[in-house]
Order: sequence, then structure tokens, then C-alpha cells
Amino acid sequence: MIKFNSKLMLTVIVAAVFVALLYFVFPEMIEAQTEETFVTHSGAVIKTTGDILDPVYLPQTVEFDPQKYLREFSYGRVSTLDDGRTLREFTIIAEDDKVMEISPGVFYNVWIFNGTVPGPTIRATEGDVVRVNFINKGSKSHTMHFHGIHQAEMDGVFEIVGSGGRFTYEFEAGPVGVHPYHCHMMPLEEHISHGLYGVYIVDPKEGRPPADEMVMVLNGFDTDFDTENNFYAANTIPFYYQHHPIQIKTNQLIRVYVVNMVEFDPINNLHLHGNLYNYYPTGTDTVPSTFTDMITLSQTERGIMEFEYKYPGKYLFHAHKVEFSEKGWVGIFLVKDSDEMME
Ligand SMILES: [Cu+2]
Repeated sequence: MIKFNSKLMLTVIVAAVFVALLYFVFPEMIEAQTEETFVTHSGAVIKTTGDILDPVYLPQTVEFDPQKYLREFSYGRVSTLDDGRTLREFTIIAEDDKVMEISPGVFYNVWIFNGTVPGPTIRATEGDVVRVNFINKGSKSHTMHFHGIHQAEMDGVFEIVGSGGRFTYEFEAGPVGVHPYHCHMMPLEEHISHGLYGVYIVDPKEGRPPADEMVMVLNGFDTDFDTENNFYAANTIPFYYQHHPIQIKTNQLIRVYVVNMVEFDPINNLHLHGNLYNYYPTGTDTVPSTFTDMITLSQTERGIMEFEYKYPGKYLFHAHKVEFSEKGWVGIFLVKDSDEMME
């Protein structure tokens, strides 16, 4: 039999109660000063330093910075052809053996174009010649299939590029708009869901009005291979832009090129808080088709959103398919007064 020392027990209980009471008397001494509070879409209150919830980017994994990707455009190596047209040359390397930390502690074998998911945002002006030197460094066959207008042999479907192979895609940029590119090997679902996709923007010759431009690829990851996504995001890392709000200015035209690359789920959508946007489906027209705060996109459907915020503050944007936003597809625009912004 164990004999309890009642005097010792009483001392322990008194000490424990005293420590617990301290929390109510001096809560600021116990709570970390760096914490921020977020309210999730379901109303749960989450405290986080932000950084803790991001993947840790171990050295052996793919490094991807959603903040950098957001506003990074690749215009290629530019030269002028004999006929006066602009040639834009890109080199794209496919790999399929890398591991990325999708969410803290969750590692997934990503298949990548130029080292990241999504691959680089390729940008050209209507009528330019786009030349893509494609190198397959993967163990499987891969291709690049661009949405847009081009010759059949440049479609990246029947011209299979085996492991170690190369292919040069060349076509005239068009039509104006925002298009996806992706691998088109079978099983297609597998090659896309592992991450072989990116955005291809064709600007009109006359350009678009100046704006703070950004790219959002809506994607998801099926990390347990049951053909259902476990994570959703705008630009790969779940909840990233909630923990690191996208800073924009009041009365500044914002242009978002949005592309839905989610596999397995037939639809996705995008809802903006405290505002509405002009929406250009596929970006092929210069006149918006609608002024709304909510669009629904099927697989590879895409478009351009344009809006300005009148009032400063924090505004959510997210999938109104609530399951997707609860699993990571949610972000915040932090709108600052134009004169407060440091440039
Ligand atoms: Cu592939």
C-alpha cells in the first residue's frame, strides 16, 4: 500500500492553485508577447505567432515563397527576330523526385517545373514568339501543354518527352488572357495533382491600365492518396496569406490573375470581403463580364479580377466552399492608406 503524506499533498495543491491564480492576476506575464489572434471562418479563435504555423523549409525540401511567387513574372530571354517580332525564350526543367513540406510536418513528393509548385509565371505580349526549351529531368515521362492557340505538334499531348528527354515548344503568344500550362501525361490527374502546372499570361499589345498585379493559383494536395485533397491553398501553402497578409494600398487598382488548378474537386470559388471586383473570364476581353464578390471556377477555369479598396483594414478572401477555406484556402488583404505605405 502507498501511504500518502497528507501534509505534502496539501502543500502541492496550494502551490498549484497559487500558480493558476497568477494567470488571472498577471496574464501578460504568461502569454507570449508576440502572439496574434486570428478568427477562423468557423468562428474559432486561434493564437499564433504566424511563423510557427508555416512549413519549416528543411534544406532537403523544395523551397517555395508564396510572397515572392505572388508578384513574380518571368518574361524570358528577349531578342528580336529577323521579321521584327519579339522572341521570348524560356528554359523549363521538370523533376519528380523532390519532397516539399506542404504543411507543418506533412511532407509530400511534389513534381515540379523549375523547382516550385506552381512553376514560373510565363508572360508575353500578344504576337510575341514564345520558345520554351523543355528538359525532363524526371524519372517519368512529362510534357508541357499550354492552353491557348498553337499548332497541333506544339500541344504537348502526343509528343511524349521521356526521362532525360528534351523538347522545344514554339508558338505565337495568344490569345490575350490568362492561361494555365501543365503536364499532359496520363494519368493526367496524377501529373497535375503532384504539381506540374503554372500560369501563362498574354498581355494585349496596348497593355492594361497600370495596377498592383498578382497571381493566385488555386491548388490542393492529396497527401494520403485517396483522390481527395487534404489541403487547399492560394499558391500552395495552406493559410499562408492569412498569416502573412498581402499588403495593398487604398485607391490603388489591384489586378489578380486567378487560375483554378485543383484536381479531384469539380469546382472551386473565390469570394472577396468588403468589396466587389470586375471579372474578366479567361482575361480574353477588355470589358468585364460582371461586377461581383464571388466567382465559381471549374478545373483550369481562370480569369482576371480588378478592384480597388476604399477603406483601410483587413479583408478576407477565400473559397466560399467552406471545406476548402477550412483546409487552407483563405487569405487576407491588409489595406493601408496610400500615404502610409512604404515603397
Ligand atoms: Cu508529367
